[in-house]
Amino acid sequence: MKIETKKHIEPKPRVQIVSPGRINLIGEHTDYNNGYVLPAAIDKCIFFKIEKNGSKFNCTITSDHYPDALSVDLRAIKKSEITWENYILGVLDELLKGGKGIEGFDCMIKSELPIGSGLSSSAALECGLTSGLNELFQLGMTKEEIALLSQAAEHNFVGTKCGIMDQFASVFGKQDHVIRLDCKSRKYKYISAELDPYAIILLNSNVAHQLASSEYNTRRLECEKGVAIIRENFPNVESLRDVDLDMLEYCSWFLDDVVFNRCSFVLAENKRVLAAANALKKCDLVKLGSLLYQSHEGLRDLYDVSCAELDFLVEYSKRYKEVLGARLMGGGFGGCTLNLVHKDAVTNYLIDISQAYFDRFNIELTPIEIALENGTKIKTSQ
Ligand code: GAF
Repeated sequence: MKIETKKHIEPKPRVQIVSPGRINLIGEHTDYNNGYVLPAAIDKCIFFKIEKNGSKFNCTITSDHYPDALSVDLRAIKKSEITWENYILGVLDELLKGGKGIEGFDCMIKSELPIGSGLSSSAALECGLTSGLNELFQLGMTKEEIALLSQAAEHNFVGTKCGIMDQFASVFGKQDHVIRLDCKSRKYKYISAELDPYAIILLNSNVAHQLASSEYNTRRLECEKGVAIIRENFPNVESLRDVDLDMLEYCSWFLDDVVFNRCSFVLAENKRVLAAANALKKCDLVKLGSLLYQSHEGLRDLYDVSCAELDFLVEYSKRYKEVLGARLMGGGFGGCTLNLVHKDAVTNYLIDISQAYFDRFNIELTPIEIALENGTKIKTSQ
């Protein structure tokens, strides 16, 4: 008689990740110039369930936003025509390049982060997957390494030469705090975001102009061009972080107007971040609000990354004394504005500005209320 031996089924470790989007209170286009930023992780997230599937090389990734699953052979990773797949493939490629021992896995992704709204669903996707695989395969990566690898994935597979802000905020966020991050040293401090009786309200313009990623890389190149010319006069300069207004003025002869404007925006925006961090510490919300408006003006006039829809929303907000400040948030060319609004005025403000926006552009405005939350959350079960 043949005795059936009961097959031993290995329990599959399963990892669940909650990977948040981010806001940025102030400090746009300063991160890749080694400057300062003031972002925070938020309560709008991407959720991952990841488990080993027993194969050596085969992975399947599904997302509720896309009908087709992505099948990957870890021995043959190449770029896809489909953008979201490149965020995933980029992470896998960076892990393998770095000699990290990953094997076959299955991953399910659900997202409540609107894509193209400037809440950095891309960083949440990259960091969530990296954190999940780090946990599943016990790769021993630190939070900072997770953020850096995710940024590299975006550079090398997606082609956006982004700074470190979004990935850093998604991983390092802290409930009710913003992060004052020095992108040069990557030293950071949490600052309590005591905004009462005001609230941060995001207004999603629901436009995402095509220019966004190409112009983003152009802005970065323009800043690098500026640095190269400034360095001819000041050899110790490595980035715009090392340049002050006098040095920039001194070099203005050699810089074309566009490059001069880009550089002067970055210098001023860095100062605004530090001033905003101080204003927040002192609960000087009027000062904070005026810095937000100034930031928008610079992004519009000097950095040239705004658009008619965002300018309209910011200008319209100025009609309200209950709105202390407003500005476009993120890379620009669409997405959200960030607004500092008195809680008592929020309802009327939203009704009014939504109607005005619709009348002007025939586009629905989507208000988004957010809370500042902890960064990546990880749960492991057998
Ligand atoms: C995008 C980028 F991903 C960030 O790194 C940052 O440069 C931002 O635009 C502009 O501040 O979100």
